[in-house]
Amino acid sequence: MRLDVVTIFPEYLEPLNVSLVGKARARGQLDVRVHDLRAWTHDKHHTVDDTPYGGGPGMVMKPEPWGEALDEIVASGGPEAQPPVLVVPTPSGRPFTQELAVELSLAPWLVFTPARYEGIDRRVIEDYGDRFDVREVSIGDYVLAGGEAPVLVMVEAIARLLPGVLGNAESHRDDSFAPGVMADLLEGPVYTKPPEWRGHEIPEVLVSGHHGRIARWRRDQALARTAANRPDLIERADPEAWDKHDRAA
Ligand code: 6GU
Repeated sequence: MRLDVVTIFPEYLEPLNVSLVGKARARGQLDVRVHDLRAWTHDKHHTVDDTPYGGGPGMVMKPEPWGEALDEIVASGGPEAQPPVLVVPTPSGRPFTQELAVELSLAPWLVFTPARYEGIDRRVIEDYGDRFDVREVSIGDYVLAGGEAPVLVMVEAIARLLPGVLGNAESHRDDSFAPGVMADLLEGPVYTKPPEWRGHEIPEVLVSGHHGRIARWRRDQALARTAANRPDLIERADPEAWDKHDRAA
């Protein structure tokens, strides 16, 4: 998969060299290219913003540098001779969910356009929206100073879904929000050795050897945690799926 990121803070994307994403890059599973938007300005001060039409606080990112940057990146031709999906981080976008992460992980090429200030001149989204698949995406109901941290969040969620990036393909299976048997339930607690630590013992059932009892216990723990932390998920859950999970174990 190829990922391009256009930003006025390329150094903000340094964490893409670390850990899971960094290793995927080193292995050639991810081709990440971070670009400085100011490379596509032509004035002495490398201006990327201006005052908003209609007045109001803050500044708006000028369309010309974005247009030139995206035109050049798109023209560089990505993998599989397919156009990129443009991902525009904005608190006004559609929620970034596990479902969207799965969908984006299937695209061979993503271009991210994290903005600062009050956002990018709308005509950039209109212009590319006419020719490309453009997704305006928010990572949650709070306001950040820019889209760079959301790009880090989205890239990590997407990269770990790529074939061969996670060590153990099974590790996705029980993820909170993973589609399938435990859909809409949060993951329950996990334990490792030693069996007793600071007077706290591991739940006996986990060393019982009864796979059916362990699966049912995990389901109950997941339900309890979901009810406590995310009652909204219980509302839309499918109890049939939990029972199938028990029977399969
Ligand atoms: Cl994608 N951008 C900004 N600036 N703030 C956000 C966001 C994105 N998602 C949630 N808050």
